[in-house]
Amino acid sequence: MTAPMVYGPAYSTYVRTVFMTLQEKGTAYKHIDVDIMKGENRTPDYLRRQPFGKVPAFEHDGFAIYETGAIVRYIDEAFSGPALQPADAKIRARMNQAISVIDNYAYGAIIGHIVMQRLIAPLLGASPDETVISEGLPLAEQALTALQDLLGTRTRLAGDELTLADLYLVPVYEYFAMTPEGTATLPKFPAIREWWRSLETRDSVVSTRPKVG
Ligand SMILES: N[C@@H](CCC(=O)N[C@@H](CS)C(=O)NCC(=O)O)C(=O)O
Repeated sequence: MTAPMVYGPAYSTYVRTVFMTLQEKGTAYKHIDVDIMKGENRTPDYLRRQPFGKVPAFEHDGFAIYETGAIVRYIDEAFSGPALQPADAKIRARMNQAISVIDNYAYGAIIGHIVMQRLIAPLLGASPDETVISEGLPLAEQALTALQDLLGTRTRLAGDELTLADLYLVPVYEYFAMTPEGTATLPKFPAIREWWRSLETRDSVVSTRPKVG
C-alpha cells in the first residue's frame, strides 16, 4: 500500500479536515500543495482530478476521488485506527446532519461571507466588503445555533466520541475565532466554546493549524 495523497493548500478548511482525519487514523500521507490563491486549482491537470476546481482531491493506491465527504468516509473505512463514524444508526445520522449543516450553511456564512472578506481579501490587497460581512452574520448565528442544538450538553457533535463532524467544524470555527465578528459572536454560544476547549490542544488540531498572514 502506498501513502495516500492529499491535493490542496494547507490553509483550506476542507483540506485541513482531510489532514485531521488521516492523523486521527494514524495514517501517514503525502501533501501535494495546490495553491488556490495562485489559481493552481484551475490548471487542466488539476481539473482532471477535480472538475469543479475545488480542493481537496485525494488519491490512494491508484484510486482517485474528490469531495471531502466521500474522501473522509473512505479514509475512515479503508484504514485502521479509531472509527470516526458512529456504529449506531441514529448517532451516525446526527453526524451526517451536522456535516450537512456545516457544508450547506455554516461554511458559506462563516467562510464565504466573513472570513473571506475579513482575513483573505486583505491578503490579496483588497478591502473587506462590509455589506457581505453583515449579510453573513445572521446566517452564521443561525448555523451556530443549529450546531449548538446538536451539541446539547455534550462536547462532541454526534454521540460522545470524536467523529468526522467535529473534524469538519474545527477549521471553520478556528478561522471564525480569528475575526472580530467571531470574537463578538462566539461568547453567545457557550456550548460551542466548551466543544472547542475540549479540542484545541488535540494533536491533529494543533499540527494542522494554518498560519495566516
Ligand atoms: N464540495 C467541496 C467543497 C470544497 C471547497 O469549497 N473548497 C474550497 C476551499 S476551502 C475551494 O476549493 N475554493 C476554491 C474555489 O472555489 O475556487 C468538498 O466538499 O470538497
